[in-house]
Amino acid sequence: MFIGGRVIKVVCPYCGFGCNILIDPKTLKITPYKGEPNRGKLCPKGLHALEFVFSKDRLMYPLKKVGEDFVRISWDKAMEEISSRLLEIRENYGADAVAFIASSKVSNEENYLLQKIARLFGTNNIDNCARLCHEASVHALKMTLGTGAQTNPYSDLENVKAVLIWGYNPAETHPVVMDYILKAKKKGAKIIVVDVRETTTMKLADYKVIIKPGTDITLANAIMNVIISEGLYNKDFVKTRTTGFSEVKMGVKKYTPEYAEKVTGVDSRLIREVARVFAKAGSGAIMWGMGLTQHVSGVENVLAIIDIALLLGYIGDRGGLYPMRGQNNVQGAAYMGALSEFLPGYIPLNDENFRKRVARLWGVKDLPTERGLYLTELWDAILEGDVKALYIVGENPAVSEANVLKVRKALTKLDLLVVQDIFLTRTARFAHYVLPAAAFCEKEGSYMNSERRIQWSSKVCNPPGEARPDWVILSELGKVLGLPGFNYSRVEEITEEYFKMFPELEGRSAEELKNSEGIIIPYRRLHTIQFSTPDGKARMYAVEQIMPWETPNGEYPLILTTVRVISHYNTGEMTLRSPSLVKLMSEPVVYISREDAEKYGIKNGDLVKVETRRGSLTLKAKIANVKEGVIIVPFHFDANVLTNDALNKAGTPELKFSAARIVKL
Ligand SMILES: Nc1nc2c(c(=O)[nH]1)N[C@H]1C(S)=C(S)[C@@H](COP(=O)(O)OP(=O)(O)OC[C@H]3O[C@@H](n4cnc5c(=O)[nH]c(N)nc54)[C@H](O)[C@@H]3O)O[C@H]1N2
Ligand SMILES: Nc1nc2c(c(=O)[nH]1)N[C@H]1C(S)=C(S)[C@@H](COP(=O)(O)OP(=O)(O)OC[C@H]3O[C@@H](n4cnc5c(=O)[nH]c(N)nc54)[C@H](O)[C@@H]3O)O[C@H]1N2
Ligand code: SF4
Ligand SMILES: [Mo]
Repeated sequence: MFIGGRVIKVVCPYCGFGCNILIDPKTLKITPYKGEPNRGKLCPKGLHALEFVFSKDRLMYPLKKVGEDFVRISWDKAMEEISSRLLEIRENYGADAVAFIASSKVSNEENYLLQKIARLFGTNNIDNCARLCHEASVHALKMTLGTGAQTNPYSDLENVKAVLIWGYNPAETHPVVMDYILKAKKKGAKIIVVDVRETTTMKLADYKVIIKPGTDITLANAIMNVIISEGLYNKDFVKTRTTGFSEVKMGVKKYTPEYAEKVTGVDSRLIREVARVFAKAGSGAIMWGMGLTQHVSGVENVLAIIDIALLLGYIGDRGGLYPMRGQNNVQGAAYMGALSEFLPGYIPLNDENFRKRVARLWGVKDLPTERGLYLTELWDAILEGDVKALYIVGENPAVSEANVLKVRKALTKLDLLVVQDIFLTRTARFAHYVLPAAAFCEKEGSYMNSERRIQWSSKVCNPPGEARPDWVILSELGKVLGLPGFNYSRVEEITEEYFKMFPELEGRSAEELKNSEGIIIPYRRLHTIQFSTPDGKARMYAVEQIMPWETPNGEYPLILTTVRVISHYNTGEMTLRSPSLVKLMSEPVVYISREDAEKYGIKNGDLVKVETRRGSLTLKAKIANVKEGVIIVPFHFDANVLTNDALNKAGTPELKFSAARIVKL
């Protein structure tokens, strides 16, 4: 969309908050969009979002590995060779020997196409990085409320009387949402932050709750113990709109604040105070992030905090649940069906009516019904010889998965690895074929942010060399594989096709979306009258503390957790190619407590080796306000040589807890 006839509106390529940036196509100057959702604000990543686009490292031509090197080949030859290898592997080993990884970085249209290709090819082996991220929240929300997404729009945050921020550090990870929280605070809302360290977000907190890593269920249960025993819960809401209360009441009985203090390290008086303040506020939002989901107890962690909201009736216009989505289009990738257990719209594979309707739309009788492999299950499946070919779009598992040394080994075992990216990433270096994609501002399409707002992103400039938009590459792939229905000539044809998957979008045009301030689906505020469960009631679950997979011991006495910093983004492929961001942080560090620094004779700036059972990493030490016994590494610089790949029920690894040791070099 052209705004004022000159600047072009584009969705920020980084986080799931979903800011719009305005780009002047002549000067390439970036300014923030004044409307929803960013209201004239951008963080440093958004402000410098064009720097990686013009990096000299951009992929320009399709490449094929010959011996140890990559050689340039034509698009036609690349597509022909890739499709004949895929068909041959299907012929010899079946469709499930092929897996596809979709991308939370690319548009709805592109994710929709990739999952359509996978399913028409005959497999549900299609997944995206939601698996490493908020899939535990999706599972817990579906179990309790029936719908796996953020319940309320950002604007509701301004009107609540309390905000509980748990295992989530928006000041670094969704900086613009802080404005909404600040507005609430200015109107008198109490801000409570629960984390394992003093975070930047805590600058805004009325209550700073510093907890031992991995003990969140105990804290949540103790908060509920206080709320129930002091009669502070919303009896009417609990009675009319939920089931499972008596189970929860029994379940939290033993979790007194005094007991919880021993497990969590949080003062029992603070637990009581926080429980009372949050319960008496009358309305409240709960926002959470990776500190809860990236644990073997990920699903249960989220169930526990949803219970708090349900006990208090903080749903609808009295609050909301905010599992703040990570990547700019992770919510869209999920809604488009790029998940191995869901069809578009999070509809389960065994919903025969819907599945057959989608199949008919795609010109076939039926689609595969068995759940596909999770992204995080692929590596063992490759090492065991069950998966022979992998097609990756915009994902960098050689850096982003837990225990990456194992992943890198698996990547060498494939008969066929295709990587479609904008850079020759660490993962792409393992590939047999590398396909150059256009970056976000070199193509058009729609994206969905954390509040479920679908927004159109327009084209500013042409891609470099022979790079093509992902949707163009995927339309071609569908065609060369001989699949029906891939004759797209305009991206809007794909937009209007995916609209057919959703009752609230069916019949609307791409033009309508382009001329709107985005469309929130299914509607702005979920569950106001009833929940999306079969009986319309929310189901509460009692959950017991589940301890992390590894226990620190004499050999590995420390707890390692991995976090994000404002200036860098995930595997660093984009931000490490952005000079303005590199200036803000240029090298990897490990944060350690004053006590541990003293114990190990470490000074600020010393080089140390951090080791776990999986690998080791040399980092610069920085003394910080963290708990004794805990060390913290920003994950953007190869931290996953260290992390544990034990999975929770939703398939997310325990990226937030490893037993570790530290050696001064
Ligand atoms: N600048 C920047 N922004 C980003 C990203 C980025 O890489 N860089 N990535 C995007 C993506 S994909 C995502 S998913 C989001 C993630 O956004 P966040 O969830 O905010 O990100 P993290 O820093 O990984 O983890 C949040 C917090 O969990 C805490 N934590 C660790 N272990 C525990 C625990 O056991 N209990 C509790 N209560 N807390 C714990 C950490 O100290 C950390 O402060 O950010 C998005 N935005
Ligand atoms: N230790 C540790 N590990 C973690 C986490 C953690 O907290 N700690 N967090 C996890 C989480 S929440 C997530 S979401 C994952 C993220 O893991 P990844 O998704 O693997 O990480 P990104 O660096 O965001 O990778 C995105 C890729 O998309 C490419 N790309 C960008 N734009 C385009 C485009 O338009 N087209 C194409 N084809 N490619 C494009 C980029 O170059 C990059 O290679 O990491 C996970 N790993
Ligand atoms: S808050 Fe997120 S969406 Fe907004 S500018 Fe920063 S990275 Fe982009
Ligand atoms: Mo994420």
